[in-house]
Amino acid sequence: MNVIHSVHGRQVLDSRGRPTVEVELCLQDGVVARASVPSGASTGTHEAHELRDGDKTVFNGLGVLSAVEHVDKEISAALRGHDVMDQRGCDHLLRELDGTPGLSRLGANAVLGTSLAICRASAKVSGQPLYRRIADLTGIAEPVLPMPMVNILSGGLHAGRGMDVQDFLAVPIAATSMLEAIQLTARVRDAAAAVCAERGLPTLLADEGGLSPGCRTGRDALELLMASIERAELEPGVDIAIAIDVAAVSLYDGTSGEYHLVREGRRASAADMIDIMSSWVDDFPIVSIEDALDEEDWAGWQALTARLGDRVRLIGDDLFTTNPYRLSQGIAEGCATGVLVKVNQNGTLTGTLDVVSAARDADYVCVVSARSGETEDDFLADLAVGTAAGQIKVGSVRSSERLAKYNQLIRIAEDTALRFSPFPAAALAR
Ligand code: 2PG
Ligand code: MG
Repeated sequence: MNVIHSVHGRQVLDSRGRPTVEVELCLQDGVVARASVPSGASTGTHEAHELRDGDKTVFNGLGVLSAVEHVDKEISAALRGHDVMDQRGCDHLLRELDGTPGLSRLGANAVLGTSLAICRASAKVSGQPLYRRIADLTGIAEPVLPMPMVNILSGGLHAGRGMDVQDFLAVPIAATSMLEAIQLTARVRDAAAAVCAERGLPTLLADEGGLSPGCRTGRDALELLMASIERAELEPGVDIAIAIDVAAVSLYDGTSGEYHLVREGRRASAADMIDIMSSWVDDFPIVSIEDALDEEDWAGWQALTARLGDRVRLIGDDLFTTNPYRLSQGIAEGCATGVLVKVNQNGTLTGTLDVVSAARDADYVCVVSARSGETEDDFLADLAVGTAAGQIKVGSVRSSERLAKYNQLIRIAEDTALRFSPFPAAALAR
């Protein structure tokens, strides 16, 4: 039996220079594995709890030394002697030890870092690449290389609210391999920078390595993205399709029940938002829209799904928060057609894999996603492949915390037994 000897936490920094938890796990036979935890800016209310120290004099209250202490003491003591191959048992033990639904006592950051390190250690022990170990845990016979959705233009909380909509992404639908997919989107990213420079727009990087040209309306941003695709000598809708993350929670004004499009100087009702999305889908080669409405507007999501669900993928991020109960409510009520999968929203690897399985059983699309605050940890690349999710969203092809994931996908793609996930023709036929 490959038994856990000790678990050690440390505070490291993420891509925004904010503290986050890194966990190092040692087995009795000397195997060591490490994992670190990402952090969001546009967060959903129902995410697992990220434990922060709150001492304003240190890292503006964002320190994670209390979470680290939980790893070193309680978590390490509880896991000592446990079989590292028993991922489900370890994750269950961690949840029980915490004792709260949202992992608020020990901190989801402490728990998740440990959970991911357990998985890495078990892959090492079994002599498997991490994606194969994850596939075994998920019950996937054939892991699949994911179609990337690559951030090109950024707004919302990732870019000082320079644009109302958070993400405009390129989806390289013509690609037939991982490398080609990355190369095509890198071309669009370069072309977008050239177009912005020519128009006198800023070319500095937003939080996920995208550009933030500060377009006044979503339509202006879509037109800029179309111009960038064409500048790259690619054909919109044939080579490159478009995905959007509205991150509507950060636009929603709970008092008036309206969405405040500040940059555009306009307030919109849920029905207006659905009309706006619909007009964009009419006019641009959009294949996927995430978080078009607020996280609690189930009726709005139902109407949105009825209106656009057979034309584009409607992905719930803050709506579902990788939470099994919220996903099953969405499935029951016909809200969205896909789920964004973020490990730290859930809090354990097993919990995340269960959400992926539930989504798959209901024919919901899965998009494995990074956070806007990331580290150099490349776990997500293996997670996307091992769960055969089909899609991954880890930001732009800039900044090492993003490239760590793309580069790991390139390494994994050397396994010639793996198929690359095309974008299904049905999802493109509108
Ligand atoms: C999102 C993510 C990643 P954040 O909204 O999908 O782009 O952002 O990590 O800030 O929640
Ligand atoms: Mg989102």
